[in-house]
Amino acid sequence: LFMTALAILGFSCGKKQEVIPLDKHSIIPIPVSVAPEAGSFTLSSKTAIVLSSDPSQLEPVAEYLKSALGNLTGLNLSIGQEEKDNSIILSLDAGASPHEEGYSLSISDKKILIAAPAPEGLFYGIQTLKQLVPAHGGSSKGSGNQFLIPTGTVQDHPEYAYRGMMLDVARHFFSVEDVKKLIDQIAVYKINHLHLHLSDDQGWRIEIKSWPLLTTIGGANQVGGGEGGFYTQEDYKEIVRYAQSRFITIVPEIDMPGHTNSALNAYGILNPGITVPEKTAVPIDRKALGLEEDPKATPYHTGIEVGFSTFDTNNPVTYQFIDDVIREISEMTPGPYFHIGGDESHVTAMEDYIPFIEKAQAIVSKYGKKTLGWDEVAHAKLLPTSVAQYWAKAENAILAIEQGSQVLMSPAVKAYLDMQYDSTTHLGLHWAAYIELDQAYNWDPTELEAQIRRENILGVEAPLWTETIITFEDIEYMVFPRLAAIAEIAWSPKNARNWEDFRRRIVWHGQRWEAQGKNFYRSPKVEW
Ligand code: TNX
Repeated sequence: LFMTALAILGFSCGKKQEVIPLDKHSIIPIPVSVAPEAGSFTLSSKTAIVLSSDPSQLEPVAEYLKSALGNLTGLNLSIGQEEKDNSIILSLDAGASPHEEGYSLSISDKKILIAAPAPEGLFYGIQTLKQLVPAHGGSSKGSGNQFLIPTGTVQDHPEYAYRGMMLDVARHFFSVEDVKKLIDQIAVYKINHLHLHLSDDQGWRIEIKSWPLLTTIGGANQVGGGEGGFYTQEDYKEIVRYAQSRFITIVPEIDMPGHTNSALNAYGILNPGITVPEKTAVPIDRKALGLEEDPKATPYHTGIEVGFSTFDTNNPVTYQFIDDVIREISEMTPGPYFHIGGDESHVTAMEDYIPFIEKAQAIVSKYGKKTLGWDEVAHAKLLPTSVAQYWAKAENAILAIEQGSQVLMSPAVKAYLDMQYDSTTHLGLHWAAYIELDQAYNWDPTELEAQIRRENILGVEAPLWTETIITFEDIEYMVFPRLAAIAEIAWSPKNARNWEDFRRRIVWHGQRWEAQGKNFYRSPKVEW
């Protein structure tokens, strides 16, 4: 009884709970400014979540806050509209930050105020607050407890508007549930775009109603051979909806004109005459599916070689096909971007590649979207609204900039989450580099090339290619802790970033990940 009483009073083992001052905390990405004060707010079962403005806009974020704090602490907080002592107040307030996605978080002994001009800012303020709660959930959570949160203020906003991660669901397919779990994990680090690589040589992963064999045939395999899989349009809409609830925009990619063998598996009419590398080719039994033979259709490709496939860029049917695909996906995509791939089209002649990209770009515009493409697309004439994703060649990124386009920064040597950490990493590839945590952290998008300046940069994205990634635990191992490093590059001002300090802060995140059972990489660069 005595120990219980102490615990309720905020004491444990006879010692007052220590409150780590706000500026000694481990917030990632590090905020723009943090001003600590002496004191603490007591989070307990008495704490109420209060909506101070338009409840219809605030309720979803309030519910998110309630469930997040519940998971961490075991507390079941009420949500209401009446302010009392010991409240967490959510307020939409145009004056809270001059930045669209900004927020302010003010913590006093009596209340916590999260204010922002828009709901996304409140969501980011909530992410910061979650990182100040001295409990990690998992098996250690209890109820009836008190949790002390240090007082002070945080003023914060992102450096870049686009903070992204990419998941390749083509090489290996991942379920809707896995994608949702990933969305939850990356939202913590204020990532606001998830790019889904929905098609590649090994598999087509999105239902297209006007070309049904794309999924029944093209979706039924993957690297190494296997079932593959695909998202129905309902699945895709569910992913989009869930991502929106975490303020994450889904960016769909259909890679073309290369990386298209899975479409050629289904429809030989799109094939100009390419064949699949013999060693990894697996014939498709169309008869077993009740379908007629299609002599120009290709076998499955279960290997990881790239660059052998292309659409027939001289056949008008190809453009009817991509019009249908871009239309159907765009209609289900509220976000502004459609990614057309465009990388490694090694068997498409440049004189065919350029007009193909320009036509694809025009179709994307016709359906109200902006084109994103891997850096090679800069060989074509880009619209000013198109964005080139820098992964391999700075000269391509510069070509895009010279045309008035912005670039999305995903340099493979720094930002690729499929690169191995070191030579002992059992997953991943290493064609670009080994990327230890310090290498993922110690770079800045504005310092890679003199001609790629701050104003040319839309943001930063960390891609995870999945040739070697099979399970959700594999995803976690490659993504964490490196995504936290990339997220800080994308969100925090350059002058606030520091490796030694990041190295200290990430330890706390490791503790939380451990409590959550996350399979993260214990980098030897960190004293976990
Ligand atoms: C290159 S990055 C590719 C992908 C591979 C990746 C593996 C890019 C635009 N193309 O097809 O999956 O390397 O790291």
